[in-house]
Amino acid sequence: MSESTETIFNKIIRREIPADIVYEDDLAIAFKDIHPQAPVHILIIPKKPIKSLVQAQAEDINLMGHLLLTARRVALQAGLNNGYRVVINTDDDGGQTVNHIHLHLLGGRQMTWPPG
Ligand code: DGP
Repeated sequence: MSESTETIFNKIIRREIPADIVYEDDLAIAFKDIHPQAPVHILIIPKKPIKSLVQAQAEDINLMGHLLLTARRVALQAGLNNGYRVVINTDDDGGQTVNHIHLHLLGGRQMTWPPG
């Protein structure tokens, strides 16, 4: 994972590239993943450019909670009444490819375990 803080997700926040945005507030934005891995696949990100979970600090505790509750809100909005999965891929071994922390909300099909 590179160290750049300027990512495609910052461009989505600034509306410099298009995205299918499904929710936004002062702290967070949620949009459909460009390569969906499930019938519902939405990314929830903070507007603050934290690179990964490793870089989250104690001062981010409210923001991190807000992201999780935003995932819950978006899941309800998407009609995922039978459950869903929330994933945070973290750094290289976690399979993170965009250096801006994001929650994957996946639903609309039966998930399996373990993940790949
Ligand atoms: P991860 O591998 O956990 O870092 O997930 C990054 C996700 O971001 C991946 O599922 C594809 C998605 N993605 C990458 N570029 C774009 C983009 O330009 N637009 C949207 N909507 N999603 C993107």
